Amino acid sequence: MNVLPTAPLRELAHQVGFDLVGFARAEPIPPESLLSWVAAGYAADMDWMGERAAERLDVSILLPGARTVISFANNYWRDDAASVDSPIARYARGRDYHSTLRDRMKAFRKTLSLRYPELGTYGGVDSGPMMEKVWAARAGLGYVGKNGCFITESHGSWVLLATLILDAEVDDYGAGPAADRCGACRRCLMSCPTGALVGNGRVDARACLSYQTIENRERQVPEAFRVKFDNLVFGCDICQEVCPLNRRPVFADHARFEPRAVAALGAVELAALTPEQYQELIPGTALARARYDGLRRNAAYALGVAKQASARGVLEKLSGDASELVRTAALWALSQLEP
Ligand code: B12
Ligand code: SF4
Ligand code: SF4
Repeated sequence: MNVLPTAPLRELAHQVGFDLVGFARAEPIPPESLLSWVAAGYAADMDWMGERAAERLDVSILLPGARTVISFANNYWRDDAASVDSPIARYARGRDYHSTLRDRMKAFRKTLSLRYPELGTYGGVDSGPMMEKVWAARAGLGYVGKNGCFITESHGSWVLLATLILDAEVDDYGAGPAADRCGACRRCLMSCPTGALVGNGRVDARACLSYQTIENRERQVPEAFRVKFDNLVFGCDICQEVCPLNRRPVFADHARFEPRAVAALGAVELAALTPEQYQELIPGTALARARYDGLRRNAAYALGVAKQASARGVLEKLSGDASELVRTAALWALSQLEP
């Protein structure tokens, strides 16, 4: 296979809708950061993080003969008035980003395979066993901040990543990770309500509200974390909102990132969602990962934390819900309301 020229690949990436693109050599990743993170228990019960560690650390297991990793990023920040107070993290307010970035990567690969029919590729968005922030750093798109998020010069950390492995070399690999711009700042560390940022850009998922609201969806959330569900029902953006490098966000002017109707709802409406409303509002968004009961559990906690007396009616109804998860959360929330 010939060495591929990067200039037309960059152009193609922009044509299919990516904001940023970069190229890295497909060299193995030093195992220390992933293995010590898993060994410390920071992966919580996300067993898949450790189970496929070999692939995460060496992309040639995923694609034999791998030579290049392309990292793509999409800005998603919006400030639409209807969703400004949403208890849903910004990345999840529009159409599910997995399908948006996958569709863009599919279009990229389609043209690539027409141009280079022999080329082997392997792609993923989030759920693939690849360390996407490491590849984005190696590809020169930015660096991992103390908040554990990947920060770019142009769009701050309000970007989502997609990753594509090629079994061919390219003609320009760029300069590698961008300089760390955190300096002496510690805002994210001071602002994280649960102390989940444990240093060097590492996140203890067990304490992270993003994990607790999204991944830990079948059990009650430990009380120490539940009491931090302050207008927070799905995901958490606190360590990004406080970051000075996010002060000049760019509006993501694309319908796919436009907040959907669900992003106009508050915790009361989310707690009261009927199965029919859930079916109408949630499929096709990233919120589906929390499932019906997980979402209502989170919303019940948020109402308890807000001590919102007007929520008593909906919480009383949920305290008789068919789901034990929801019933228990609602009873706890009721116990938090003023008498
Ligand atoms: C597991 C996971 C989580 C976990 C753990 C978070 C974490 N930071 O590890 C939980 C559930 C908590 C989570 C939460 C969120 N997540 Co998440 N998550 C992932 C996932 C699947 C794997 C991350 C991982 O490998 N972690 C293990 C640690 C050890 O690796 P790491 O995060 O890369 O960090 C180390 C290395 O980067 C290394 N390092 C740093 N620089 C360099 C440079 C080089 C050259 C090398 C070799 C290494 C290195 O140091 C870091 C610390 O050890 C990725 C998708 C993917 N497949 O990569 C999405 C991903 C990281 N998540 C994403 C998002 C959007 C989020 C949330 C913002 C969602 C939300 N609003 O609620 C939060 C942010 C929480 C936070 N402060 O990080 C985006 C990140 C976008 C961005 N700009 O950073 C990703 C990339 C998904 C995507 N495709 O867009 N997530
Ligand atoms: S996402 Fe929220 S809970 Fe997780 S590290 Fe950031 S501020 Fe802390
Ligand atoms: S808040 Fe400060 S320390 Fe945290 S990621 Fe942003 S610049 Fe770095």
